[in-house]
Amino acid sequence: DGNELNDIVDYMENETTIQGKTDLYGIAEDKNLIFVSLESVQSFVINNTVNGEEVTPFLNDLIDDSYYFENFYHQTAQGKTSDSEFLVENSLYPSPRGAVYFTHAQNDYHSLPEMLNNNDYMSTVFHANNESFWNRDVMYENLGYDTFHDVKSYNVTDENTVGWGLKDKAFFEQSMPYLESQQQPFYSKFITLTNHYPFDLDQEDATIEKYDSNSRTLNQYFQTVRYTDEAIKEFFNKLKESGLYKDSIIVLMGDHYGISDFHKKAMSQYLDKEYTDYQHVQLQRVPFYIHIPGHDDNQVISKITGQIDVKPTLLDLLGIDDSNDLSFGTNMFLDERKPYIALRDGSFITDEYVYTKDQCFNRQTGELIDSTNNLSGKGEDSACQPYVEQVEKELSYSDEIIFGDLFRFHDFKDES
Ligand code: GP9
Ligand code: MN
Repeated sequence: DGNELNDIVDYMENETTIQGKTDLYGIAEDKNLIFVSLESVQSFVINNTVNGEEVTPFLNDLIDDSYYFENFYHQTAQGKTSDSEFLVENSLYPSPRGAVYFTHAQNDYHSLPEMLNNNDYMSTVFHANNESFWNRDVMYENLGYDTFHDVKSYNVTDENTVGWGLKDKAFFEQSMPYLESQQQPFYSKFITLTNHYPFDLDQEDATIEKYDSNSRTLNQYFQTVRYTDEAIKEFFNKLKESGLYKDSIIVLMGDHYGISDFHKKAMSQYLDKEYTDYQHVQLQRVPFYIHIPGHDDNQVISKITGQIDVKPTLLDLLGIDDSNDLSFGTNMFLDERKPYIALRDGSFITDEYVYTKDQCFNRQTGELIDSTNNLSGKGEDSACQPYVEQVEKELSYSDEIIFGDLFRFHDFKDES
């Protein structure tokens, strides 16, 4: 009967759906929202070099003209890209196993596209893969997207294909006519593909040298990341030429890691650091940019943030009231925020700590403070313990909502 939702609603209203508008509220009112999901781009490549060359020159420069969140974490699990989409659209956690895009595609959600559609937006997704990959065709319809340009919308040839499909540069180029013909304001999500494992690239598209380590994957990764960086640069130029740029805000986000801990040895060589469990968590940071054309007051923001926070943050910028929404995220621009970012496996990050696999680390130094195994057991608690319980509760509340399809019992009070 949905009674189980009451406690969760109370929890969200008190802990996560923090009321209060920021100074930036409505700064992008009625603007187009262009969201670019950067396949497998992790933060460690930003402002970094390989063989003495910048990996991401465009994204590095873009920091100066954007709000750039340097401690932003992906929170995905087995659903990979689809989990990152789910987090952004719903501000709920993905499933602990499997992909919620497959297992709960028929649930009632209160999604970002649905909320935008209620505010005179139309919403589209651009992604040059088969529409049924990750069950996107079914899920997107349920989430309220108006249009999905999948592989059928693109001219895919031998020359413009590598790895998983259409190369990113061709993808953006061929997307422009669709984008320009859309009614405004629009919300359009672009999902890139070239920087996908195993990071294959045609020789002619490689503009920097490979890295040299025992990992072919990592060696190639820098080249495909650079290719995607160049594709984004071209996309920005096309947006400017079309005139859409000044009427839009552009958000860029890495979807999840590209380099798994299978490549520990090579990563440790590249970073010149030991690959500890602490480092592993810190490597789950992905870039997050909010670029508002014509806006000067930009900053690098160091707060701990994550994909769960994107939805409330964007709604605030667009000036869309979300006081009736239910979400686990908090606006990234607010000072008063939930004190942790939870990863899907129960690891978490706070201002002071990084917790993973029963170990509590000092976030700044990476030193191990305590581990559950080493505590005496005489009532001695880990410094991380208070958060361990909160994180478990929050993740299980999210699971209850999804597994029980609990939003079907809730009236979000949207007009329609
Ligand atoms: C596939 C693309 C990549 O359409 O989104 O998926 P991933 O393997 O990263 O989840
Ligand atoms: Mn992906």
